[in-house]
Amino acid sequence: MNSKILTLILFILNTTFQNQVKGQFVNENIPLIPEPRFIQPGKGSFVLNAATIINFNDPAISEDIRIFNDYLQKSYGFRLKTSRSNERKINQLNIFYRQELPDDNYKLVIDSSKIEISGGKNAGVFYALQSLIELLPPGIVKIIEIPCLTVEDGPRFSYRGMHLDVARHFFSVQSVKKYIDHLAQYKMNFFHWHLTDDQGWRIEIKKYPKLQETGAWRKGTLIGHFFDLPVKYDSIPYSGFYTKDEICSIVKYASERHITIIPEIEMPGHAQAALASYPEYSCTGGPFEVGKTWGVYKDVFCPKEETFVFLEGILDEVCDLFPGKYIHIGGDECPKDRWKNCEQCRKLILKENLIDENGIQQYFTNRISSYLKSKNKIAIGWDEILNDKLDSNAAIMSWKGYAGGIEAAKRGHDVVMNPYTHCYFDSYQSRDTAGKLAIGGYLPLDMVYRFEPVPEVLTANQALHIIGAQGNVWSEYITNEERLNEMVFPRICALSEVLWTPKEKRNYAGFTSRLKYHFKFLYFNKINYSNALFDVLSRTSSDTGGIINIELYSMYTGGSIFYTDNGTNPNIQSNLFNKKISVDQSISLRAALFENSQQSGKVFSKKFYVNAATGRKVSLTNLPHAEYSKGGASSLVDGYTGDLPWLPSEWLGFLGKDLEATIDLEDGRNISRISLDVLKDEAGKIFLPKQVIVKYSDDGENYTIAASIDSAQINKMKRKLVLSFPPVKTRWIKVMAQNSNGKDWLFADEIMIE
Ligand code: TNX
Repeated sequence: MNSKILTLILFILNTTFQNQVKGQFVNENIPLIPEPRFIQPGKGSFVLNAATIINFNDPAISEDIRIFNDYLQKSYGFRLKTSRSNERKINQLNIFYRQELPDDNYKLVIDSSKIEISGGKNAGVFYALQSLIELLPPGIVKIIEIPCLTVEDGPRFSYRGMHLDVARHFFSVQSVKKYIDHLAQYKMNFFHWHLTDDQGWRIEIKKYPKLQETGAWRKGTLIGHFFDLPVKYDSIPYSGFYTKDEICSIVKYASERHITIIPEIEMPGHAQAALASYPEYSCTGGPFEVGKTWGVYKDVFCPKEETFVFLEGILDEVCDLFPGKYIHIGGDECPKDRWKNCEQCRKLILKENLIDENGIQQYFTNRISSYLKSKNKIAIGWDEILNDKLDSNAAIMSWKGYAGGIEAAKRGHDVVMNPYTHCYFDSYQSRDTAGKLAIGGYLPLDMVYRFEPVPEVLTANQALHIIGAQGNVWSEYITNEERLNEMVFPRICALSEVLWTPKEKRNYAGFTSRLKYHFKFLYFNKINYSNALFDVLSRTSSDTGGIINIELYSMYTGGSIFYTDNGTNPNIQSNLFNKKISVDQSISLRAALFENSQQSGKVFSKKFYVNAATGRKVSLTNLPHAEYSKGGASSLVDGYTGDLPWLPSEWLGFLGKDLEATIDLEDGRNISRISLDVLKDEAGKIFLPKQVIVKYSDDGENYTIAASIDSAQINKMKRKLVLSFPPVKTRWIKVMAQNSNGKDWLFADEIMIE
């Protein structure tokens, strides 16, 4: 071999090796998440070792330094010594408070002779150290080299949060602290702690001890999914609550990391655990059991005087434990059934001149929110607390979508955006759900990244009320820390960028390449995460009858996709996907994403169907709902069968209406079998059709019935409804599926004709 080539190969191997060993990376792709406001790569690196000294100028910085040293200790086995002075020192890590910087802003300058951090008083220095941590090599190394650079940084929003439901499943003090570490890593500053719900009361209240003695226990838990029939429960007692001391230690832990905790005490609904402990505060008097199943319970707090004494007693203790200004009072999903049939409620309606039981929630919210105001706290609650008389300082968390938040901002309330469409990390993030239980829905990483908390309809002044956003993590189907992390990561990374990085700097491709490197950091820190970024996904289109174009893509913006159509797993010698695969027959594909000859993620496998209906003209008698018609009528014959978790773009949704699709086969064909894909998802009020009828015609005007199926047959077939009939030669086909009840959803996808 030519010696020049040999030297080159050795050079490449050596650099790759060094890059891996020392954890270096290419400078233009500095893997900070969230992406800073300004970043300028430098040349060379600073070498940090056990002899490096931290030089700082203010005693208040010691806490931030301790946390940084804890990370070094855990990851590399040493701590740095400290010294105090106002002067920059060579070979040291210099950390200074700077009055002129806003509280949470910082500047980080790394050159080969020193590191200098200047931070605003409060979180600025801490955030600089979080950035520094992400720049350390994610592996066991001999030399810690940190690339030279300059960062100038500060947040876009003042509220950057994550929520955690510890009522449905309990998370230990240690797990909660780790969760707080994650928030801190991504420069978030609010932790919304959902402490009470139907299935468990998780905070010690001295005045009402039965809340933890009874309310923290349930006799069993739902097995599988809420919609699996028949419903099954285990009989394993499930419990957990935080003592006051534990709460204080978590509050302190969070505050050291510049995070404020917002405790949530749910009222007037989601109160079954409280009522199981104190049934006297319900309308009926009980008895009740702490909830074993998920969903919404009808027994809620009764708005009588004793209930307010009870709740105020609880809130007194809660306010003493949590120093932050916000107290979350829930307010979501409160059925009014019990209030409707309650003597005391009727009296209250008359006395307070309320419209009816619906006015009670408003009365309830406003009374509690003024109580909190009298204690110098601010009530924050879900969309449902918004009402005409709500005190203007109360804040809203908009979960049902954007509408609640928009309305609240227009009325002058501060708003935290967390629409379920973009912020619910309890939904799936991969199309591949095999073996994984989640509440349902699909929220992929790119959709979180593209989330914009400030709706365009707001004026500049109204928009100031959108103080930020948060990710919500409901724990019905999240039973332990490992699964929690798999649901949260890497969506939290995307959300942190939405909340921190200036809008104009947000760049999805840049994010995914930084994230790919950042996965090493997660792995190094033993944080479980979803690999769905590297999944291969697919879609189809058709411009000619009988032919479909298949497109393979991925949420990751780098790499190449290789595929096979012979049932074997792909490798880099397989077909390279390029633009589209056009087929005139059904085809089964396997595909995977490769980068630098390495497979990233798992193998995708799907069958695409070509039949007499594929790519033909379809007309619909009733229009599908605007939200669920994104694929248009042609999605019924695009060769692509809708997957689960279902996507609006793959299914047509008819609200209260029937599906009536007419397909023109363009010439006379012999056919004897027609299938229609339908969806059932009770959570979304999507039901199977009552009846399906297939008709055919030679002239497009006079139709003859070919076959029909009824409810009983449909219930047996479930997803794919098949109608067979004696062969006919015909041109026009009508497929009619009758909505289950004329008011809920009917979802339809692929129609196949053979
Ligand atoms: C609705 S979001 C709820 C929760 C559930 C969640 C599941 C909200 C304010 N209420 O009680 O856990 O959906 O996604």
